[in-house]
Amino acid sequence: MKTLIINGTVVNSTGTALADVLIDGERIAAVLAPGSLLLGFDVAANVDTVIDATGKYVIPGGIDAHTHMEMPFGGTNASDTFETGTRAAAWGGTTTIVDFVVQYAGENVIDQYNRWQAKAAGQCAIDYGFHQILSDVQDSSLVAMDELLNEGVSSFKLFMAYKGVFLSDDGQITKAMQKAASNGSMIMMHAENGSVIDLLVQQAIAAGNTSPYFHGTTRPWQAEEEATHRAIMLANLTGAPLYVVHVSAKQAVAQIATARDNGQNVFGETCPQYLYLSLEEQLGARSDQWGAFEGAKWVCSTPLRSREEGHQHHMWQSLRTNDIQMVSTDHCPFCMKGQKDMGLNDFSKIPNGIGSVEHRMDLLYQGVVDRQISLERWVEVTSTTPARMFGMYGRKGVIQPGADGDIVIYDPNGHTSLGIGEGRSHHMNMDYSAWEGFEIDGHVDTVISRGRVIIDDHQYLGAKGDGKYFARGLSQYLI
Ligand code: DUC
Ligand code: ZN
Ligand code: ZN
Repeated sequence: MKTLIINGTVVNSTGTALADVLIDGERIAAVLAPGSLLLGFDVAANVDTVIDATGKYVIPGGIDAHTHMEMPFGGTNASDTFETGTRAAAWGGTTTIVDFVVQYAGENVIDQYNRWQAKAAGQCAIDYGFHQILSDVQDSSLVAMDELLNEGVSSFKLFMAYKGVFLSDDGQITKAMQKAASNGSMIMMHAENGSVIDLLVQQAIAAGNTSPYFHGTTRPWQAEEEATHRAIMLANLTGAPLYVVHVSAKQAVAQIATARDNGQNVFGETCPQYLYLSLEEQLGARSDQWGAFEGAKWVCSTPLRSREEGHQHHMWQSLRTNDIQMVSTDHCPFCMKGQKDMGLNDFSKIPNGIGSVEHRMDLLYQGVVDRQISLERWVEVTSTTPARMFGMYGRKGVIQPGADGDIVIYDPNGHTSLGIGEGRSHHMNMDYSAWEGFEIDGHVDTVISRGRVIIDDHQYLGAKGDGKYFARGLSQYLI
C-alpha cells in the first residue's frame, strides 16, 4: 500500500516546508520537494492513494504520553476503555498514547504489567506504550524495573500524594530513584505533599466545605511547589532523571526551571486544562450557581489553579521558553452520573480526572492561532518531545524517511466545536465535556496510522486492534 500526500505544508519541530510525502507500507519512504516525485514517476501505476493537502499542514501524529484508559481509581474505573479512548484519540489527531500500568501497594509489578498488556491487546485503534506506576517500592519492584526495561517500559511513576493508595515515602522514592540512576530509566513524579493535603481535606469537610471547589483550595500551590522541590532534591541526591507530571502551579515551574538551570535532568509536563481552565471557573463562571456540583467536571489532580494568580498565563510562557517541555492530557475520564456524583456531599470522593485525549492537538493548535506558541513548537510539545522523552523518536514524532507513517493532515481553515451540547459531539466515553463551548480555529482532517488512513472526511475507517504495542527505548534527553 503506497500513499502520496501532495502539496501540503510539512511541519516538523525543526521547520516548515512545502513538500510531498510518500508512505510505503507502514513507513515514510520519502519527503520530497513538491512535484518532484511526479516527474517521470507513474503515480497511477505506483501509488494506491493520493491525498491533496493543498493549504493544509502535514504533521507527525500526536503522541499523548499520559493517559489512563480503564484505570481503577477512586472506587471506580476511568470510563474510556482502551478501545473507546484510543479511537477518540485518533479522531483528535493522536496516533500514539503511553498509558500507565497500575501497581497498588502489595501487588506484584510484573503481574500488573501482564494484566495491562492483556487489557490493551487487540483493543487499540492506535499504537500504545506503557509507563509503570510503583506504589510501595518492594525489593521485587526494583528487580522488575530492570525486567521491564527489556519489555520497553523505560519510565516509572511515583506518587508523593494519596496515602494508603499510591503514596511512596521519601525512602521508597529514593530507592526507586537509585535504580533509575543505575539502569537509565526515567522517574515520573506526581508532586504534591500528600500529608498536607490530607489534613486540609479533613479540615474542610469538618467545616462543611464539601463542594468541588474545595478540591482546589485543599491542594494549594505550596503543596505542589514543596513536593516538586523535594523530588528535585532526591533526584539530585541519587542522580536520577526526573519528569514532573501534570504541573499546574507557576511556583512548581520555577523549581523545575531552577533545577534545569543548575544542569539537572529535570523535565516538566503540563496539560491543556492548566493552560485554559481555572479554579475561578470551577467555582462558578461555567455554571450558574456558586460552588455548584457542576464544578466536579473539573476535579483533577493537580487541581486547576487561580487565574487571578496568573498560573495559566505563566504556563503558556513556560512552554515558549522551554521551562516546560511538553503537553500531555492526563486523560482520566469519569462520567458525572454514577462516577463523579459519588462525591455529591463530599468533594474528596469525586474521582479525580478530566478527559481530553480527543482535544489536545486542537487545543494546542489554538495556542498557535492565539500566538502563544509557534507552529513548530506546537508539533514539538505534542509529538516530537514526547517521542524523544520516552524513547520513541525516529519511528515517532517526526516526518522523515524511515519514520512510521503516522501523519495528521490539519486544516488551518477548518473549525472544530468542542463539547456535546447543541449539535456537538465527542468520541470519548463521557456524559459531559470539560471543554463544552470551546471553539478551535482548525480541524483534524485526515489521520494516518502506520500508513493506514484511519480518519478521513469525518469518518472513522480503522478498527480495534489496529494499534500495536510500542516497546520504547531510553529517553533521548539522557546521556
Ligand atoms: N494523577 C494522575 O496522573 N492521573 C490521575 C489522577 C492523579 O492524581
Ligand atoms: Zn498524578
Ligand atoms: Zn495521570
